[in-house]
Amino acid sequence: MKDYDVLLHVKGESEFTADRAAGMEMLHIAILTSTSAHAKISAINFDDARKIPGVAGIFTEKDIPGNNEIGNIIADEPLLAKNEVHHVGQPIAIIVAESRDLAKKAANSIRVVYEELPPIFTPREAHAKGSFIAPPRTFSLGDIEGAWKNCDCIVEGSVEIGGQEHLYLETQNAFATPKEGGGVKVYSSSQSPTAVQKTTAGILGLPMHQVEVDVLRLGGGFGGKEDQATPYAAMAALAAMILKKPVQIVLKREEDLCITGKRHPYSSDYKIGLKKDGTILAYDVKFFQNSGASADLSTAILERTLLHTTGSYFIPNVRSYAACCRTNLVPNTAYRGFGGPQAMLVLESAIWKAAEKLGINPVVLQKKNLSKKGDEFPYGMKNLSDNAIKCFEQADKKYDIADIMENANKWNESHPSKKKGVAVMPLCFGISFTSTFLNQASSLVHVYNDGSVGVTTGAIEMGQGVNAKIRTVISRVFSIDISRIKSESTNTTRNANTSPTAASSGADLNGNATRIACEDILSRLKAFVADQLETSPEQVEIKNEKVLCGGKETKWNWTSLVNDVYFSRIGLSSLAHYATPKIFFDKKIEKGDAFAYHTFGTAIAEVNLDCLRGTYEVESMKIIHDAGQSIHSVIDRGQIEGAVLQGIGWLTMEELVYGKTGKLLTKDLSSYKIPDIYFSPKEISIEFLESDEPNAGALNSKAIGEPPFMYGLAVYFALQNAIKAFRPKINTIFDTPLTPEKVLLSLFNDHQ
Ligand code: MTE
Ligand code: QUE
Ligand code: MOS
Repeated sequence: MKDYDVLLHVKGESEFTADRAAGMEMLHIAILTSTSAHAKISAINFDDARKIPGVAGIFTEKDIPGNNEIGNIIADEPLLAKNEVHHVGQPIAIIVAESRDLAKKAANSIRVVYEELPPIFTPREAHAKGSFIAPPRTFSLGDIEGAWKNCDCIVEGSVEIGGQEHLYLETQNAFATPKEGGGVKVYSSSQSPTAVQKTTAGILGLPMHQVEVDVLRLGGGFGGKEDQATPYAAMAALAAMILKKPVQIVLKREEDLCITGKRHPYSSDYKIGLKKDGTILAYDVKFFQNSGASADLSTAILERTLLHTTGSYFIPNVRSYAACCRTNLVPNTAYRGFGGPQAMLVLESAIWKAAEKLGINPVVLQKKNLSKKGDEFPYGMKNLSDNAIKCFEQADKKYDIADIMENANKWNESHPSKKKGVAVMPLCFGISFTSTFLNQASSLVHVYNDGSVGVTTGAIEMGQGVNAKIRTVISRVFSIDISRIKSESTNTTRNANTSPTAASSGADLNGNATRIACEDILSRLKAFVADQLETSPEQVEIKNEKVLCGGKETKWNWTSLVNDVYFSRIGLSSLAHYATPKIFFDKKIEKGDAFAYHTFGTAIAEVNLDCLRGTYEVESMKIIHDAGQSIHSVIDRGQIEGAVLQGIGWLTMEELVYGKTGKLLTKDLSSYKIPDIYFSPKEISIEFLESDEPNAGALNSKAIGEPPFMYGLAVYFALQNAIKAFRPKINTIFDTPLTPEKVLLSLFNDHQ
């Protein structure tokens, strides 16, 4: 589908933040970061660095005119360290120079003397020592203690889950220019311009109106630029304000890998109880989140973990305990799925072990326990739909799950050193920010008097196609050609108090706000025609740019109508606001209708494992996905494919390794591997669940960004099944990622 952004991308003409600064004369920043995971700073010597010609300034926390604070939810993170450092890579000072290389050279010449303190790296250790970001939380349903006596099968175990690097193509960067009257304009590669504006204003001691933030598009964010783009924007703004010159900061890939947060690793313990017939009766789980050294978004992420405790299933007796454990690693942050994938992985592992004990295929348990309409989630909300079951049934009908599994078994019998594995992953993901206040958006639509249209919303385009979706909304509501519509950059002077583009709700919230803005303008256009023709506005309709009255053509088309309306001095712009109706959550009792709706789906994965080498390939991913009434099926397909690949990467080859002193060892792309095109599933087939239901997304669509990430779990369990086909008595350990090295060790080590 030809679209404005796509054309710019293929021609190499689309601009990213650093391109917008190209050719401008400006200063450059390098950051002095901590080499210690936990220490007091006893001395720093800047003398040599200051002497280097071309160094324009060196700034520490002492130079911050406002509040040295970037913690958004909990104020616990300094922009520049004061007396202590809490993780390797923590910013201590910024060095501003005529070039990036010079700034870096100056940074390297600075000596920091540390007085080492004992570090904590694992969440279990932090938990044992009571090192928390915030008090732990527990969600419960039914009677967990009373339920065990009714169970025929009880399984206990633990799951260790690794983190994940975002690896957006465009590294963190920003540039800032001073403005008249002491203000600053910041160009940032951020998913959250309002957070950049607010935090920068706080750092500089300015009101928010003195800080303008502009974002054109991102070369990927995936959650990594939701909170963690902010410090770089604030650093550039600080230097620009003090030096009164434009200042740029661009992280090199290695710096970005070392100093930015990642998906949270989790350690978890579970106990699951079932009846003989496979009904899950009870589930007791403890999540220990490795939050890193400060809060960032960890508490919100933990909340989403709690909310996804039971995944796609109904379980009548549940206790889910979760703790944000403070460690001396880089603060971890949002990443596609936002704590949901970790919860689902633990539950699917428990189900897998229970199935093993009962001697049946996990898919039998999965199917039997799927949540249906009216079933209660542990947070008190009722499931509003039967789509979990519908997706599963559509997948089974189309692909015949039993048949796929039987074929794999047959194949395995005749292949002694290669094994196929098959697994199914049902999906149920809640849509809405769980912090209710964030579920709002605004859209500013201008109809210019030549009939062309400009739109700005709070949404950030980061490759997910939100702008194309918003243009589609305008094109449908006005019934005009999409080529008439242009998306402008996201700018805090046009849309204020915007929520981050996150929680998969960018298109939902901003699409709905845009619909309301268009309906507002449309009603003025219709009133004008009705007035001229002495009829009622209900008689008037715009269809494919023709203006109809009572179903008959009039003298107007879109452009002539817009022109006449303008000459009649009627406004052709609208600024609309949207807030998701009905949702609420009461943290005191941990209950509420936290989500506008859930997104559902089912994936079937087939893998092929080479049991002599430990290497594997994904043969196929077969997916039935509930996208509601998709606004843009090409984009939605792309979102599913991308998310699936990230999900597979997280659980298979993407491994973060830290040294004993808390330094990241996998700090380049030769040691941190992500799936490439050769590792992609040989076949990905995607079918959408037929839907004519009303949905809360724009034009009855459903959110697409994060949910399909969780289909990657199917590959993980398919691999476990393949390993088990080779070594039926293996004591399966859940410790992700399941790299080829780990597969090989598990095949030849004796776990029995
Ligand atoms: N797709 C691309 N190409 N690039 C991205 O950075 N981010 C994902 C998802 N898809 C992302 C992406 C994440 S984490 C979210 S929350 C959603 O897009 C945000 O966009 P939406 O709310 O408009 O779906
Ligand atoms: C999903 C999300 C977010 C979330 C909750 C979700 C998110 C986010 C916040 C959040 C919460 C409280 C704050 C704040 C942000 O919550 O992205 O600034 O004070 O930023 O379920 O994606
Ligand atoms: Mo997405 S992790 O909510 O930016």
